[in-house]
Amino acid sequence: MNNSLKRVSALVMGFGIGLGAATNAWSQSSLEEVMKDRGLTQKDLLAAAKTYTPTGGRDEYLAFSSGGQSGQVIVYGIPSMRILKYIGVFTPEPWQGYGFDDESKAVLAQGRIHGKDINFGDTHHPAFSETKGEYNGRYLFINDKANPRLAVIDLHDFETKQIVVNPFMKSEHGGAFVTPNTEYVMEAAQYAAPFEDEFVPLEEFNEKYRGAVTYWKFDDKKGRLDPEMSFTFELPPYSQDLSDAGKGPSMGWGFTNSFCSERYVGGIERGRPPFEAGCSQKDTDFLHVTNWKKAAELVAAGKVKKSKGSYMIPMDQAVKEGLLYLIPEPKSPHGVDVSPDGTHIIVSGKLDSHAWVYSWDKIQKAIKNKKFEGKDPYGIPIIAMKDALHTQVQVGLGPLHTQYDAKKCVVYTSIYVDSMVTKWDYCEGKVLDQLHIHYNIGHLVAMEGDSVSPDGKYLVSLNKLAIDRFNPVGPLHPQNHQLIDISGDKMQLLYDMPLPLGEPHYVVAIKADKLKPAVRYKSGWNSRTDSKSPYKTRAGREKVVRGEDGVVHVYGTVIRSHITPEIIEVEEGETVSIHLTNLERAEDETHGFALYSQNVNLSIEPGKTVSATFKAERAGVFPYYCTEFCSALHLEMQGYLLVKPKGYVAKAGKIQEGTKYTQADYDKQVKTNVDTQAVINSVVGFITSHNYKDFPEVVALVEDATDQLGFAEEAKKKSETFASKGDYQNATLWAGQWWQYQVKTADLGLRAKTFLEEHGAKKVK
Ligand code: CUK
Ligand code: CUA
Repeated sequence: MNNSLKRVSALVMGFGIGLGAATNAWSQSSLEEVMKDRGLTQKDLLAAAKTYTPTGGRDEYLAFSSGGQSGQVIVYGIPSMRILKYIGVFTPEPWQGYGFDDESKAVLAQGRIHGKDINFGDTHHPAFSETKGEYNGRYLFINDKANPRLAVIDLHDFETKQIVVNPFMKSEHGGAFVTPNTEYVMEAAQYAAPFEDEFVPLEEFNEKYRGAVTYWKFDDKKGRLDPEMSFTFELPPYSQDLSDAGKGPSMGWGFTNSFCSERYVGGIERGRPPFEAGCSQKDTDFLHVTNWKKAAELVAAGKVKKSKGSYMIPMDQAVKEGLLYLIPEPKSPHGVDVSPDGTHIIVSGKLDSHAWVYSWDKIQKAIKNKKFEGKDPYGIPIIAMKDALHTQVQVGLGPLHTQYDAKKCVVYTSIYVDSMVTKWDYCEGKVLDQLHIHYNIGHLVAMEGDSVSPDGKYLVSLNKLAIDRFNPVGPLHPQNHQLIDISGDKMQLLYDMPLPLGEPHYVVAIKADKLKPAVRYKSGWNSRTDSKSPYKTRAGREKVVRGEDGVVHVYGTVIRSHITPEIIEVEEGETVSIHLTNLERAEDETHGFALYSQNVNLSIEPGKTVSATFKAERAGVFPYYCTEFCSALHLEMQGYLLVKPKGYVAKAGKIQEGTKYTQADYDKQVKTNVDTQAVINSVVGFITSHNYKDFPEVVALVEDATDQLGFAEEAKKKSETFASKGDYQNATLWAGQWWQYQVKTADLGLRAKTFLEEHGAKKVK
């Protein structure tokens, strides 16, 4: 191989030399020696074997975790517990350009409240979209407790597409919970507040402060929530908590509990006993039962009035139409979880050691026979506990949430105070097993646990405290998600995963093969609106336009390894809007764009078009560059924004060349290029002699390679034209660019060739 070929090969083959040596070092120690050295037991090894995923391996399930106060969603694999992604939802996330490009800023702006930007969210409950009660892998919803909002994430690209603000609530908690065909997404209020956006004294708490549950209509075709068709039930100020949607026989109904039906208002600084004392006096609170199906019919029939632009069902109308009932539930309840078959509802009270199992059959009978024990102060009928309860089971101190197993009647309840998981049978009403966790568990999640057909297998315990589980990192500890094997009779603790991003509350887990995420966008795509961007720019069509809006629009492109344009000139005081389209088709070829001192930071995945608009307030020189190490010449992926002072007159002359080139330099470069072409031809020969068209990944690489080769051809022509005029300066530089395109072609070609070899491509005649 001659020198230039070696250069190409070294460049394009990447940097993976010397792995063989590492393999030898491993084989020097035996399993026994490693166990002894690290103090591992047979049980540890078994646990490791159940979670360890060799390089390149995939997980069976993907977990989508609330990111707590980070306002994000965390995606990790089960059983490996490897984090795969943070999805920016309510909070800007620089790496993804979320909250930095104009397109995603528009999504965050949907979540403004009274015109104010809110750059965090207290996310609690993620929920998958469902079809017939099964997760369909298309969308994820998540709520923000602090600023009553819901967000829609499209699992096609794992991006946030929509944020809606609840028009009535001032805080929420019981969202997101999805009805079996994603007809609606439930969101229930938490702390009661007036529906109006004005001051109402606490003395009017009972009359003017209200709870609520909103059923957000989901438009499946558009993949967006439809505020116009959503409706809200007015509820008493009982501090509503979690919700769940009915299914099977309870389809069409929703369940929402509450923890302060005492309607107590604290004021410890005024000498009043605090909220915690007043909200835990009664032995029971109320489970709210709402009929969304009938409510939707009333809305469709025009029988529900709108308030603040949204349908609002007042309590008296809900009572009159038979849409709303109350059932006593254990003191200070937390979780309410409907069984997969929709026949039972399990509620746990934080201050009761029992989990309470309600029978839908009994509840329905009481409603049908109008058998009530009375009414609450707002006239809502109360179904007597004995007319609704199936059984009570002593599960431990401080039960919170319940997950259903694949095995019939088997459930797992998180026990906060006792720091354990209790496995029990809700049909028979008996405890089966208990496992200590570390420490103070909140939610827990079983695989596809909220669907009509849970998978069981694994359980993740979301612990509130980590205390001594990890290397200390200061007073703020990571959270601890513990993986538990629930496939056998006895639960087995497998693994601790530290999560250092907010306090996640809930996780949902889906079979990985239900997700079909894209690897690239259609060319020129606005990923936030899911439509073609008006700023889509094709190769060779880059331009700078001073628009009628007075804005300097830069229509640019990025591709290995340059940003076009490389020089942008504007005048001080002008507003600049830079639109960049990533021309790559190859998988994982994302480019970034960072610009000095303008808070501009973009992520441009293959096919995407993103924009950054800012005012160039002051004259100066502003370098920009690509932030992703995308190619060997990544550092050279750079440019200058020149902001000229007003009325600046350019001095005569041109850019001074730093280095001068001669005919000898030109000839040398051309020789390299000719050799390189031979490498390309041999790779092309390999690809085209195989059934590469059967591999979409390779087809995309070949498309990109063909583009790059086309650019090489153009650069070649330019260099030859300059050479023919004896301008060896430009001829050499363009010959260099010709080679750059060849290297990228060869890089793509070799990646395609490797893929074909590794995936058993067949030779074709
Ligand atoms: S909540 Cu946090 S442990 Cu928001 Cu579902 Cu129970
Ligand atoms: Cu593109 Cu670095």
